[in-house]
Amino acid sequence: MKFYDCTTAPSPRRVRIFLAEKGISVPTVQVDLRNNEQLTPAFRAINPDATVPSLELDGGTRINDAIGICVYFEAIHPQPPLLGESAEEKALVTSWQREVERNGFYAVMEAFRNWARGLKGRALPGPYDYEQIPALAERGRLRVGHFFEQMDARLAQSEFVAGARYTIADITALVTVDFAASAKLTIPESHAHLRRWHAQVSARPSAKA
Ligand SMILES: N[C@@H](CCC(=O)N[C@@H](CS)C(=O)NCC(=O)O)C(=O)O
Repeated sequence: MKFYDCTTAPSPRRVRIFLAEKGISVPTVQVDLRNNEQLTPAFRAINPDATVPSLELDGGTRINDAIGICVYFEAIHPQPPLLGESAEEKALVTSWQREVERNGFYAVMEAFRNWARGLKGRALPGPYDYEQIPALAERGRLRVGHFFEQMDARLAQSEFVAGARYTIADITALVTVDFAASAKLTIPESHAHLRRWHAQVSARPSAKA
């Protein structure tokens, strides 16, 4: 098995935290995104989408999606369950995970990638080049503010994002909040519930992954 990673990138961090929670370690290859190694013919042969993470299984199958990789590890290593156990919990975890991704992760990506100087001409990850659109950076910042509000309201009612226990929805939300901070978007002081949750999940050893 081989895990293609980049320690500075948020998407593979979702998998690293997931693996750390399960106590799994996988041989890892670093892909240098700063120098566009993901766009080289050698890496595109591994993942034509030119993104990390990617997981290569011993039989040669490649899984080129963070959540797809987590689904695989949950199936072969079910404890502790991070995708939910009962039918109801699985449905709620999936719903919250997707909501955090849609309203949070993609909003930060919109804000960050349309603003960062080093990403000129690379406003979206993947094999095609897209120019930055400053108005999208502005819209992304507004959306991140709304995401913080929504999460604060949710975490006023619930210990973790999807319910009473830590799941992949918390992992996506943690990576999103930390990614937002790298674009200078920090949780407002007034959002006490979101701040309480962030301190709690950041204190878990897996958050260092
Ligand atoms: N399908 C992927 C997309 C992952 C993705 O967007 N990865 C980013 C790093 S966070 C990437 O590889 N970017 C390469 C680039 O910016 O060219 C997933 O969610 O796993």
